[in-house]
Amino acid sequence: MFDLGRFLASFRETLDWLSLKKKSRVVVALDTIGGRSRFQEGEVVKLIDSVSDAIVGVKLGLPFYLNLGPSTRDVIKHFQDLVFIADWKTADVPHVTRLIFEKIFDLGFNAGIIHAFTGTKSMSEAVNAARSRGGDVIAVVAMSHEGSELVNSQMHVLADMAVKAGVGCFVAPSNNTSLIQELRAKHPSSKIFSPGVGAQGGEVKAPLRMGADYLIVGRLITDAPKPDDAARRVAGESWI
Ligand code: NUP
Repeated sequence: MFDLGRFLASFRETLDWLSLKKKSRVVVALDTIGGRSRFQEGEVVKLIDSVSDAIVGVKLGLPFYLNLGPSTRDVIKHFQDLVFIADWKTADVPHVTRLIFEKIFDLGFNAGIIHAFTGTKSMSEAVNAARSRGGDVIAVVAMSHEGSELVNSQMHVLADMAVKAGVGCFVAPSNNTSLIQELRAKHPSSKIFSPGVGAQGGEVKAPLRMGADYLIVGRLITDAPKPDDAARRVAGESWI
């Protein structure tokens, strides 16, 4: 389906537009389907199709790419009414970061995720690659898992470096909502993507109330007996 809104706007504007249209703040993380990490292109397309009216985007990590390889491009091409985010969490030197982000956008992704700790030079290269291809960059400034205390303790330093490099989108954890609140207070116009909902203990409404813009939700939807029902339920709850 041709969708004019997608072609007229930036990544962030497109997300806002899709969100309003679908009344959802959900980005699906497609790491597993029914608990399995090996799947075929057809299965992926079927799953995304079944949840697409309840979500604004799909986040694909490295396991997905290692599974489907260049067919990832065909999956992305299939869906005009969603944004696609490459969660490859790059952490490399500047010139290699640029090469990785060029590949990400060549595959058809609308945005890529980078670790902010790599510094302003690496993030600037990602931003340059994004700008020349109409994409965007999201920086990890805090994480959701046990063991992320070190990175989380540096969230403000990391976010400031990201902003300096021209990054305006962050990842911050839904199961640690005080971090979201702090990030929102310091960066009022940023976009905050929040993983950790459901399987990692985060709630749907709490991170949004604290200032997150979008929830990243994986297993709660993709491993549910009926992913379409789960996606609709989370989307409904997310529309506050
Ligand atoms: O701090 C982070 N935590 C996290 O879970 C940063 C992330 N990018 N993620 C990703 O979000 C993780 O790689 C996975 O794809 C998704 C969460 O999945 P789930 O716990 O909802 O299944």
